[in-house]
Amino acid sequence: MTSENTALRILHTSDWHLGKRLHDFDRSREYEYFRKSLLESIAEGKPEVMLIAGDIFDNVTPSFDAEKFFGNTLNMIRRENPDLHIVVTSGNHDSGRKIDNISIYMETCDRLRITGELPVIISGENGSVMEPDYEKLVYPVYNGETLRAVIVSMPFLTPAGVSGLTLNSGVDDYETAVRNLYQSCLACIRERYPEAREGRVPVIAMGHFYVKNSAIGEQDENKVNILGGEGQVSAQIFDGYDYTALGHIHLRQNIIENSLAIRYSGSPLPVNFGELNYSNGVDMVDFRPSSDGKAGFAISVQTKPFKRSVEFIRIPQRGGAAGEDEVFDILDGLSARDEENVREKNPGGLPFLSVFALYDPEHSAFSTSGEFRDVLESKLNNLAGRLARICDKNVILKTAASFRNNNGDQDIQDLRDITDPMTLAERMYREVNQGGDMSPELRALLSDIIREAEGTQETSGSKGRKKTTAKVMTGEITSEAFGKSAESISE
Ligand SMILES: [Mn+2]
Repeated sequence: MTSENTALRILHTSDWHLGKRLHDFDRSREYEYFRKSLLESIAEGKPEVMLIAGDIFDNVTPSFDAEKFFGNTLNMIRRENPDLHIVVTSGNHDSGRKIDNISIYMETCDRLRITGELPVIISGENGSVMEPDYEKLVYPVYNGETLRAVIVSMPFLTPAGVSGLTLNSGVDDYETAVRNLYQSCLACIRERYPEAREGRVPVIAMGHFYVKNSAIGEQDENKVNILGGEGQVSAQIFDGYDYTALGHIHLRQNIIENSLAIRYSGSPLPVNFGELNYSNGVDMVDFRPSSDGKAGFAISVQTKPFKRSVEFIRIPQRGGAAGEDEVFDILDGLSARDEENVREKNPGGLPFLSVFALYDPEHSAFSTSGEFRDVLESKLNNLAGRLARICDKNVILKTAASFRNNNGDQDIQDLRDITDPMTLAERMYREVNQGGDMSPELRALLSDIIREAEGTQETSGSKGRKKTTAKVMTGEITSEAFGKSAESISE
């Protein structure tokens, strides 16, 4: 029998991005392997609480299959672990209302809290007072009669949502508004629960933000600003909480040096090539009461890495782009691999292959980049045919000059898309608009513009020059108009 004096273990995870496709390939088998790993780590680690800190789905209108997967996953976890408390909150990729609607079906379930939109209570004359609904934001974890922890199930906070609270009247910056909300939840918890007030049970916040000082892989400040945007907050907003379970950034990390108190668990399976050399998994976080009898907890974290069910192969592996000879050598090496071995390494489906090839006209065996591309494509097709496993041919072809002029992988592009501007536009639109499709009106307008542009190019240059122009143009679209890299890590 657990008492409030024994260690508490929580499982911290986030950013499942259910329904996420990578270069338009279905990943449902990979997700099944992820669920298997998750169930195994729960069975092994026996946490008392599981926290899922946002970005459950990859977009605001998840497919029937993605929703079904989520429901089935919760049910499977619950069936095997009837005592486990589960707290789910929304992320910026989720529709808060969709997540709230799921919670309606599960309202009568014990030990389950799902929060989508910021829950509020409106009162006063003409609804002039808007307060946080603490009943729906504060989740006490009980084991029998014993309080084990108190959790703030904070959903993704839009600037409009959080600044509309009466406690934030007169506050005009997002960070202060968010801080006020977290601190008012803490005050409410301390008032209601003497165990929390006296530091005998851990008080845990959940959140889905870009928290300043977090490293997000190899990205530069510029990208941080683009990706973090207005949602940035500093770690001080969580003052007074024993632990903050964050979501949003896909690489697990601590926010404060030498402290485990504010953490990202990272995504449990890779959602893009930015997670190439990263070991995805979930975190088990243990809270032990201080041995000297004082308030507070010693925190330790054990990461449970999940084995990848498909390979992510980047050519070249070292980053940057490879010249002709190097690319061909690597492809020959891949095609010589034993088929049995490849299958063993990829039970979750086809491996993902991303090729960064450099065309240097001064030293090339080919007189045009088009010729080089054709040979490369045919080698890739052969490879796919021989292994019957390589599914993604994401080829990025650059001229030596254009590669030197930018910082590596930032404005990479998909070769297949370059020949079809509409596909590129649709893909970028989906990326920027979190999965939404273009309206028929916009599509018609764009295809008019594309047709017009192609007509202009047809008359103004030779065929060879037209290809070069198209390539540079797509590069500009990727980096400037959309400000998003295909290898972005934080989503
Ligand atoms: Mn996110």
